Amino acid sequence: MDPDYLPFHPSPRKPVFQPPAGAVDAHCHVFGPADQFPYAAERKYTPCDAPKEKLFSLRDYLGFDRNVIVQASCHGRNNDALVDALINAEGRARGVAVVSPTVTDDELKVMDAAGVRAVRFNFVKRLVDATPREVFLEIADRIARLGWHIVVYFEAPDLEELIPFLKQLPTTVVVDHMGRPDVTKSVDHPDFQRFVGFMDDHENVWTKVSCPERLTVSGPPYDDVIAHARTLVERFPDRVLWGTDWPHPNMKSHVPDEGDLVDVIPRIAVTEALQSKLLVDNPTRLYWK
Ligand code: 0GY
Repeated sequence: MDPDYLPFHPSPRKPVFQPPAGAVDAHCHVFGPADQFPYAAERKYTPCDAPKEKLFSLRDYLGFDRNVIVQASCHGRNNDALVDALINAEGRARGVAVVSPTVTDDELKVMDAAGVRAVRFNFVKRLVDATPREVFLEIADRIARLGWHIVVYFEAPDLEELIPFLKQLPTTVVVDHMGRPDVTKSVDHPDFQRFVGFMDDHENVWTKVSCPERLTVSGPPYDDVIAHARTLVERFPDRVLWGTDWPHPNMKSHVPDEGDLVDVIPRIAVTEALQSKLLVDNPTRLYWK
């Protein structure tokens, strides 16, 4: 099975920036291997295999200590590859699952024991078929009882319409990739300010200042994404997370070098105190409590 996007970088460069002790890559994936963990029939893309061993060696190479592994749409609602990675991570990984409304309490308990701490609700139309909001709300109530939280993925034009729904969620809500702003519009543009205002108004909302490789127009070293990410880090220092997004599914413009991605960190979190919050304190509070 051939992936329908670019492969991940075979030999990323060593970053100049050295993450602090205990640093967490809080957004990454494992895919397959397909012969062990087949991809979902309903998937919208076919990934390249990106097994746990490769993720763990990248973690060590980049100088990170831990991972938060996010179930991606190509594995649908079968979290077996994710759970397998978690139970083989020796306590150094936590997970974000995607579940169906028919998931049983026993299945949730097994995932919890493996290290799952959140579910992801995906609203990106090119990645998933729509799920009714009532279904998401039912799932939200069930996982809240386990002390889990909710990760949401949507694109900037959808925020306004989603706000009433997001307000109903009973847990911490983590927004993937800064809500996917159009970085050709400045941080002062009403679109980005809508996202900033949403975070201002809702203290349970966090965000990942991740994915410059997806948001950029100018390409590496991602100059055009710095202001947006830095604005969020400085305004919400206790509610931001960072991740590599390895192995970067659906990248078609360029193959990201994780060394370049890690070297974005000191440009968006410009003091050691901000770096510690972003990479250590915040993810530890949310995923290792
Ligand atoms: C990401 C981004 C993407 C894919 C998925 O679940 C997924 O398949 O999240 C994307 O294509 O933008 O966070 O991995």
